[in-house]
Amino acid sequence: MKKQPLSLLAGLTTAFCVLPLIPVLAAEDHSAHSAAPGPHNWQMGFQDAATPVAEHIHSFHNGLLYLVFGLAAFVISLLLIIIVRFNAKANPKPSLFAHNTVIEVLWTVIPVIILIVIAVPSMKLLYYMDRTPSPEMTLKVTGYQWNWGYEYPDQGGISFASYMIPEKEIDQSRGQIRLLSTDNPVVVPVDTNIQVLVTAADVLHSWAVPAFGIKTDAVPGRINETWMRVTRPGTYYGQCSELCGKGHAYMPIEIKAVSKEEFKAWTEGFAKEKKE
Ligand SMILES: [Cu+2]
Repeated sequence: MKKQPLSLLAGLTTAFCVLPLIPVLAAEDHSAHSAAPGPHNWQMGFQDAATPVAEHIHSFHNGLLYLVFGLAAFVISLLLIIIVRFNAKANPKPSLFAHNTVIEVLWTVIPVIILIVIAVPSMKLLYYMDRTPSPEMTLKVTGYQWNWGYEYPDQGGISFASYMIPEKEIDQSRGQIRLLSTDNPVVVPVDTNIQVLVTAADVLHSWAVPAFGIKTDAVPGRINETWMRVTRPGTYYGQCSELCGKGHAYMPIEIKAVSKEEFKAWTEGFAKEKKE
């Protein structure tokens, strides 16, 4: 009967050591789904990065994961050493000292250094995500209850509303996805620095596209700025990420990234439609 706590301890330790590995393993397996648009079944890691910002976020996240795993393993091994070597049975006459200056300095200084090592790249990334120094075009995004409005001031003021396709009208043969496909997808050119201005017209929303590493609050009366440079053509999905009312789950974001030529043709087609 006495063995039970030990096996419980062994189980817990194994869980602590193995659980942090799961996202690492999932990240390894991630490349197999590089063609998957948006989220997919049994996904464990991030959606594949489609912008430099998302790539930076992913590498920062993966680096932190290794660091945290190392720290957890270190603390657990210290605990195990204490449990095994310094229990009442193994160490019946404990030493009675209460201070050790060297170790007290170490366990203050080392965590500070670790925090600085985390903070420096974190702040750099934060400012990198904030804005692009040389935008080539602007996309204005406005959140409404419950749809998104898009404006292209540099393309002759193209503007349209983008609504979710209702579940009953989803056509899977055309690649439409329930709760993610929209009637008017946002079209953007690849390899272009796009300044994204985000605002809202009624309540708080948030324009979030995981593959782009973007999650920017849409605030009435205020314009938040971010940017994207989509590196490969494809369809990307996002959702409103700020509780905005009963339609919060039904205002998805669908973005089609196309070549610069296709984008030009799309804007010209839009201008023609307007004239007719
Ligand atoms: Cu919303």
